[in-house]
Amino acid sequence: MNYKLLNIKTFGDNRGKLSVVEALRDIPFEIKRVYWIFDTLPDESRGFHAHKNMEQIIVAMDGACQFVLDDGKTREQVWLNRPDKALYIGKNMWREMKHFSYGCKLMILASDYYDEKEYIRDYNIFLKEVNK
Ligand code: T46
Repeated sequence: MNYKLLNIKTFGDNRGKLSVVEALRDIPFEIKRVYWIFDTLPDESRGFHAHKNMEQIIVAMDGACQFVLDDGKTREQVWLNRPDKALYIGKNMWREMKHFSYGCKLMILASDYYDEKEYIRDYNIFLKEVNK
């Protein structure tokens, strides 16, 4: 499975906490794009796609949601619910995002610019690609 949960370097004192990632040091790619997801609803799922080449780091800045990760052979579930944990997802991983808490906010660091041609949004095509 081409994903892992990372502990983000975090500094805490009586003022609160500060977490930091540095490209090519704490995460394995240069960051070309940052986007965020907010105003989510518990009954609405997202994702349902894979990326041919893109890698991403996802952090739940507030609230929680479940990621379903699938490499075409195995399907696993991961909860994101802390801003000092990050989910790294490599290429060729099917992802579904479910069970958002109200007000969940996800921040995503991506290894490349947005390119719709880089998405595989059909699960059967994804299975063919990863199993050939
Ligand atoms: C991913 C998960 C975690 C853009 O125009 N530029 C962008 O950079 C992005 C990310 C999206 N869009 C447009 C494309 C769609 O018309 O925003 C709309 C919603 O995107 P999408 O339905 O792909 O959103 P999610 O939440 O299903 O998936 C997103 C990312 O697209 C995807 O790369 O891994 O978050």
